[in-house]
Amino acid sequence: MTEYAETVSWSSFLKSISSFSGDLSALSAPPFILSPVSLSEFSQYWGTYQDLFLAIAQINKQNYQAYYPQIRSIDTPEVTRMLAVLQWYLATLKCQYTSRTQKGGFEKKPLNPFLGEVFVGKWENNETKKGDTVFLSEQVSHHPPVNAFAVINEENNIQLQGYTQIKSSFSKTLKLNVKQHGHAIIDANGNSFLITLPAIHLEGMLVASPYVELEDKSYIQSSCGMIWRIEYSGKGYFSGQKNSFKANLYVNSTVMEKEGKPIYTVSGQWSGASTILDGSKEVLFSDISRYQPHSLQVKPIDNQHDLESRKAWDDVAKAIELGDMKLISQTKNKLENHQRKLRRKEEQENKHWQNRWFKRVDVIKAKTEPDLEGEAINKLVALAKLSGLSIKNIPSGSKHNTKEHKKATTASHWSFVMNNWLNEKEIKI
Ligand code: HCR
Repeated sequence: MTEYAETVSWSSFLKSISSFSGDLSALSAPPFILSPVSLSEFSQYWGTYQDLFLAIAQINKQNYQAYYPQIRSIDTPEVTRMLAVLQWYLATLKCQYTSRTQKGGFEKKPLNPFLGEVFVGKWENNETKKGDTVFLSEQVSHHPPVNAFAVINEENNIQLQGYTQIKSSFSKTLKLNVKQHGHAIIDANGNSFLITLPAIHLEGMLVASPYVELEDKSYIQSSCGMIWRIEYSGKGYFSGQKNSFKANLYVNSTVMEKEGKPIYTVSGQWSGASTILDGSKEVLFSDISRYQPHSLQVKPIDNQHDLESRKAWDDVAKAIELGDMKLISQTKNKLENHQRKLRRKEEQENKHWQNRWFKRVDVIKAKTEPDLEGEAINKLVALAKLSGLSIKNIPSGSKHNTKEHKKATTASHWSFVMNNWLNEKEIKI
């Protein structure tokens, strides 16, 4: 591992970045930019707005008209559900990308999860008809780093699962560009949705105060055929505001590709308020400040298993909070050496690390070997087909007709195995 210098200043750090290429986890940074939180915790934000998440499963023929009374033209539960998915998704963006930069904070370098690291918890929903929601996050690969996650609410028959792998590079102007590979899939009472993960970049590096801005586009494809195309921009493109977006809902991807008429257009700030065009009238669609975020309940460290993130990183996190570089180095070395020993032992014994709750499915092989197929993989293939999105291992949201798709040869994806969770003996929520 890279030793942390005790006196890395921000300017010398920026200099080291300008010639840096490769895995971000190997980059040594000054203590004030190190976060005591592991990246395996970040996927919890998919579930932070429980009410918005559960609404996706609760909308039906009988109640859909009660959801968006301000939008007069809504005429089906399917359209209402698409609006609910977008509203929930915008709220997750706020958590995923701004929760660390609120109240004057800035984005820091998170701890790099080790293979098999898990982070689990639950959202307790005490009201009737809600039930508790389980959250599972597992580091399924270390090189390259891949985090897989699942959010499960049995009472409402809704499950979200997915995985993310980041690929990053610095530009000449020291902007950190990050492309995400992976996706999230929601399965809610027979309706499914494929959600692609947006590309991001880090601004504010020169003033030592990094924050995330989303870029380009992402998609939400529904099994009913409708698709959202969401376009992101920072200050001064669609509007003068940071975290801006414009989302168009299309009846299907063919209409979208032809730039046909959208059913709805929503625009505004994903971290704040947005409006929707209802005929010729613009009305409020969503204002995140009006929704209650729900904290994930995580067991105290003393009750955690050794593979659980907060227990495993406890000494390192304490050293980071003290800002003690020597101690950070020592504690991090201890953890990483232990991991290296485990991998060597596995190699000597000709064994492989067994992933816990997720399995990797090769979609190309799965076509010829049906027993390899997972339910989620079938959904991924079907939803990607509806949307014209690639299922190959290229950045999330890439289309079929791109050079990257044509060049890529692999299509392996991580899929949640519910039975493995149901039979779990060691890790408790
Ligand atoms: C880019 C980032 C690590 C990856 C983080 C991801 C993409 C992880 C998956 C989550 O679902 C969403 C998410 C949100 C974070 O905003 C994003 C992080 C922001 C910063 C961090 C870099 C590795 C930090 C680099 C630090 C500098 C000083 C070099």
